[in-house]
Amino acid sequence: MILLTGFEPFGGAAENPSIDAARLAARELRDAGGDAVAVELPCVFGRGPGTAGGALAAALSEHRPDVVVAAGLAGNRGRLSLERVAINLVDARIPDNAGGQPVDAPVRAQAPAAYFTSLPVKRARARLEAAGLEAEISQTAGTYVCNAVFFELMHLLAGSPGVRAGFVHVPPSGGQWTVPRIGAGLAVVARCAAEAGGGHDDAVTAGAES
Ligand code: PCA
Repeated sequence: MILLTGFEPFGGAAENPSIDAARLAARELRDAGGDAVAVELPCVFGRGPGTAGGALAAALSEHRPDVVVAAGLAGNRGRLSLERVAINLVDARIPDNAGGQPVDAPVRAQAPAAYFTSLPVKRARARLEAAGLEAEISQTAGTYVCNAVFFELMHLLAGSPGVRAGFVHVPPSGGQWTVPRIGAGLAVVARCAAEAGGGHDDAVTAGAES
C-alpha cells in the first residue's frame, strides 16, 4: 500500500497543489494496478484531533503503508524538491490554519534532533529528470508545518524499518508545473520507492556547498 499525503490550503491561498497532485498520483498508481490512497492533512501544528500530526497518525494506522510520500507546497521552489532531513524544530513564519505560531519549539520533546528520509531520493531524482520533470535534493524542509509532518512521519515509523517514507516539496502550480505534472512526479517517486531495491539509494552526489 502506498500512502500519499498533501496539505489543505494555507496562508490565505485558495488552493494547495500538493493535495490535488497527491490525489492524481494515487489515481495513476491505482489505474496501473497498484494499491494507493491520498489523504489530506490540515495545515495545523500538533498531534491532537484536527492537526496534521493527528491526521497523519490516523492515516498510518488505517492504511498500514509500505511506502509514504508526503507532499507540501514550497512557494519559493522551482523544482520538485526531494527532502533529505527533518529537524526537531518549529519556527513558524506565519500562523497555521488554527492561528498557532510556535517559535523555537520542538516538534516532539524527548525525540532525536533529526531524522533522514528513507526514500531513495537520488534514484528518484534521476527518474524524475529522465521523465522531463525537474527535481533536486533539498537539505532542509524548513521549519513550518511541512517539516513538522516530515519529522512526525519519520518518528512514527522509526520502529518500522521496512517502510520507506519521506517528504517532497512541490513548486506552486503555474507555467510548466501544472497539477497533473506535479502529480506525475509524485507517482514517479512513489513507484521508485515501492520497487524491489527501493530501500537502497544510489551513491551519486547531491552535495550542496551551503
Ligand atoms: N506547505 C507548508 C505547510 C503546508 C504546505 O503545503 C510548508 O512548507 O511547511
